[in-house]
Amino acid sequence: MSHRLESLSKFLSLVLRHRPEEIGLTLDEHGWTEIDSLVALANSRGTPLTRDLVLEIAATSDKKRFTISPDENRIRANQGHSIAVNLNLSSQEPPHELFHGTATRFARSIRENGLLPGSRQHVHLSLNAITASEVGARHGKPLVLAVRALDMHRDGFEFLLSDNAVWLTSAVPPRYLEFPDQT
Ligand code: HQG
Repeated sequence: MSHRLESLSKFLSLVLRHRPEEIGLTLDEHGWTEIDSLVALANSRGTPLTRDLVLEIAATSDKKRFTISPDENRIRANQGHSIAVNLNLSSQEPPHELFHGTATRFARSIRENGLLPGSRQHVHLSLNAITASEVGARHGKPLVLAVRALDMHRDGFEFLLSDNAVWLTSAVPPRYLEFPDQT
């Protein structure tokens, strides 16, 4: 993805996950918004965007961050929201183990408090350790934790699977976490 598309993709993440009000946009309760409104508002606030660029970003996003509605009128972010939206995802049985990527500097706090969603709606978990390591590297020296997801599920914790294959849960208590040996 070109530098220009990448920076527009970050702009879309910002307004579709965190701060739609920044450009006067509104999302419905499920996180959807009209592409034409998004384009018009972005342009009126100094971000040159077109409908074709929105469709291209959604189609080429490495993590499939956005979904376009079948009629191509609306867009929403698939996960990562800090604002409360109901993504209408159904509860699913997770695999035995999932992974969470964080930074070593958070290890002590996570041992004590478990994984917390912070400013987001959910804790984000990956199916594989490599993806988790990349997520962790955004915050510092990566630390990959294994999560005993199926045990959690059996104990009544709900797991959702986003449309771009990120597993979401409300929080992970320390007892379900496995730290690598050297930490
Ligand atoms: C950490 C990206 C201290 C947590 C990725 C993480 C993901 C704690 C940070 C998505 C803690 C929050 C989300 C505790 C958790 N004490 N630190 N008790 N519990 N943390 O960015 O998971 O590229 O909000 O480990 O791919 O890093 O944006 O969450 O390091 O799917 O599409 O607090 O964002 O996707 O950081 O990333 P974040 P995340 P995109």
